[in-house]
Amino acid sequence: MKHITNHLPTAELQALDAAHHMHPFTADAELAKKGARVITSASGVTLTDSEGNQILDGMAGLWCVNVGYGREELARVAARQMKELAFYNTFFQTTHVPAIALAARLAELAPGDLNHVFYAGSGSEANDTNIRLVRRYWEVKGHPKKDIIISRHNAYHGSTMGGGSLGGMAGIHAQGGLPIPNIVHIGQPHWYSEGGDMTPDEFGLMRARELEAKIEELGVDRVAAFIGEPIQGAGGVIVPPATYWPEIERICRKYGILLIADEVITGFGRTGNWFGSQTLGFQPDIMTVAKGLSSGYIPIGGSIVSDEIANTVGGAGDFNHGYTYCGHPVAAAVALENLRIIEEDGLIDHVRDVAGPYLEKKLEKLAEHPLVGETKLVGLMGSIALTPHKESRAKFASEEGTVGYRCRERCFANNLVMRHVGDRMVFSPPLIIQPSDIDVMIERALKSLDETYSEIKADGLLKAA
Ligand code: PXG
Repeated sequence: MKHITNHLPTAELQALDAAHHMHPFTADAELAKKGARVITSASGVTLTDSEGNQILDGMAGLWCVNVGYGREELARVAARQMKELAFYNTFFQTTHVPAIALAARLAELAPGDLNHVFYAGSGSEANDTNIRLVRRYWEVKGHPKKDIIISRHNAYHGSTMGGGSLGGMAGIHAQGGLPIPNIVHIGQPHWYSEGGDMTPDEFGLMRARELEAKIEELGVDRVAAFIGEPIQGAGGVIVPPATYWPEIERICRKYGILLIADEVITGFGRTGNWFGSQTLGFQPDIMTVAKGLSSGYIPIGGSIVSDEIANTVGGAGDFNHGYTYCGHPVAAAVALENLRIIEEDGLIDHVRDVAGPYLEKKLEKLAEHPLVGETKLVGLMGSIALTPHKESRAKFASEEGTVGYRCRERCFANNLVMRHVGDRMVFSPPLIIQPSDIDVMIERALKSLDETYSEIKADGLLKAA
């Protein structure tokens, strides 16, 4: 076996990758034909690939590198913790300092009485925990039939059996026998695409009231919880109308069902507060966290749980659930240091008062582009709807995602990472991004939009459905 280094020619790395590495959410055979782009290093907001290209990472990795790349402090803490205590479990009446310190810090940061942390290795695992936790809660309360969890179409909550079932992605449900039983989905608060002639506020209320109708239909004695991302991320950065979350919260309280906020993307500064539920104005009973918790430097996730739920489940004998790496000491130590950086570097104020408003101004200009139907931004989480016809918010006649994919390819060619979800471009740069980087990001985005426009016009794709 060859020793694999960055110094192999790109083509050789790509051939080995194609031969042995199965990529997530990828058609591997197709990727093998063109070869994956090999990322070799990164610093700040900039990636370097094996050809020496410098790429502005408008996605913070995968919505996670909040403090930016190359932070020495995080590497130092990881090395120190590995030497001191590389691993110990938290199952059999033992604990360790990093798990304790991080749980206490999260309890301090989380709003309301969310004072208890059940650790996981990822967002998907944490959502699997949530399914078992809310069902167990109602079992202990004497309502074992209260086991249905209501979610939304086009939600993303991970891709394990539980996470994929909670999510509302048709492509995931189509493979592997998902969703698991007793998870149901209602409409998403996506006004731009689905709001028709309603005002955003009317539409937000209408979609929230689907929850009430669903509870009535199923019977309140069957419903355990509602789960939602404060702002849908993987679904296209869908910012709900202002009426939506307060109404969802009212309905959950009225019927006494648990409210889970999936903060995997929206947590840890992304929206200009510690948590997205604070920005959107509601109080959950459980929050799912991952990604920005460690800025992606090491895998860690968890469920932050209310006093009521933790005391109920914890007071009723063993909760038969856990992962080897629950509260992994190295991951917990890195996460704690990451939270220190977010706080001491003032990154949340930077998002809310500096980078967010600066980007918002630039987006106003970008919204004038003929291909752009709307732009949305909360904190440093944003999206750009592409359209053949601004006024009517029309979709393209081509299969959804055709134009978005082309735009993403143009971005990549122009050294900007921006993802597409269907025909919507999404971005979520590292929170450390400076106005000068934002200028570069917008300049590359505009160039890519211009090129996409010319390309689809030439190919006859500039047509409304
Ligand atoms: N909840 C939310 C809200 C997420 O965004 C998960 C749970 C699952 O977390 P893990 O750590 O198990 O991946 C996520 C993950 C995309 C994309 O294409 C988004 C995610 C993951 C992979 C791709 O936008 N979000």
